[in-house]
Amino acid sequence: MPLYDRLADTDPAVADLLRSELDRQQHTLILIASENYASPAVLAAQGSIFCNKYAEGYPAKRYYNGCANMDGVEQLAIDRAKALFGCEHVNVQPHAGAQANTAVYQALLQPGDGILSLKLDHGGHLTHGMPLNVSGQMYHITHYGVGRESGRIDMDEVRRLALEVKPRLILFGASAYPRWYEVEAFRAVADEVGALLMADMAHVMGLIAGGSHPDPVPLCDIVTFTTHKTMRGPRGGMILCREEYAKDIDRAVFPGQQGGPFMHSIAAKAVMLAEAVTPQFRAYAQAVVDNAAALAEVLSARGYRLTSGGTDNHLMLVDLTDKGITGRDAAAALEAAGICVNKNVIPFDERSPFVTSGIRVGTPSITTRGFGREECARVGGLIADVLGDLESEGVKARVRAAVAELCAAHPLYADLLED
Ligand code: DSN
Repeated sequence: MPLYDRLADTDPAVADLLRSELDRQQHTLILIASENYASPAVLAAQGSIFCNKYAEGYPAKRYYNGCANMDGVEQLAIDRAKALFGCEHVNVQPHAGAQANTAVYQALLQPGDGILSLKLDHGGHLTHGMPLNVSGQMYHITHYGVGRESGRIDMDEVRRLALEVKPRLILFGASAYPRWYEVEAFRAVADEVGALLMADMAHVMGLIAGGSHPDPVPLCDIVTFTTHKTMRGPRGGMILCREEYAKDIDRAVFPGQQGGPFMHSIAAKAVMLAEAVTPQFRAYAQAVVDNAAALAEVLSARGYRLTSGGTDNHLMLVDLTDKGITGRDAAAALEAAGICVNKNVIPFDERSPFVTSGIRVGTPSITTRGFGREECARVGGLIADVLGDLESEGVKARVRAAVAELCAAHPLYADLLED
């Protein structure tokens, strides 16, 4: 009996929601920059009996019996990650990016130590020092920002602040930054002030793996990332580090932050890593970047200001300030037209994070479903059409029809529930 039928028999309410979510993912344009479609192979590992096993510890050093297959699958993930990223040590257990980052701080910092990182409202992440997050409560946070005109990280400011506060850790990486990072300049500043250098590459790790983004691994002491964004794996996190930090990092993940590892997620991470070394994945990574450029070009040509003037990676931030509309209203209108983006503050935004003056638009998901530059240019036009008249039901209906046509031409998960 197929697994889905069993679910429907046992719990029709969850089964209905699952089918409805499948329909949404199949028939809308997902442009949330941090989301993606995991492959059926990744989903199979994630939804497997690996979830039944406790395996506290690490391969060959477990606290429970019966872990031979757990050792096998975790070692496979470790070996594959080391080979793909060329790192000295990897921890594949973090349940998410937040745990990965917090474990790094716990491993390498003392409470009160300094972290220099990008401001949250300039694109940074809450685990990089937001006051309500443990990072902001335990450590002394100093933030750098992006230039008001350039929209880019100002390395002179990073150096000035680093010399001033002498942080223990300098951190780069973001949730809403459309440009490459100046890794060599960050390394130079870290060396000048004797700081550790950490990259949180959650958003762009798939581009790095695919060779379409500069590789920070050789220059950083620590690299963290999530596995479900451009990496296209299961939800989860990973930490890459130099050998000298390996013991402390492992101890901080378990038992510092977590108990039993999610072995089903680790199995799915192993599958993800096997997929990421293929020529198809390299082509995917480049297509994500090319598609973002095509979409950005159309939005710019239609009069929408993009922060920093465009994008080097998989996402762009559209500044709606001069259009007199909010990110909240724009995202709601787009969703009604079948296009899913998220409202997002733009640097120097005067509106609150619940309202915002911008939207964040990303191409990882639509590229997975096979869109190329031409389709992405068309998507840019559809977005501009909706933003041009948020109230028009006629425009939304026309855009919904175009979205349906695009989705039908690039079907996805066609027989996922019919196994
Ligand atoms: N929530 C993620 C994002 O959308 O970028 C970051 O953790």
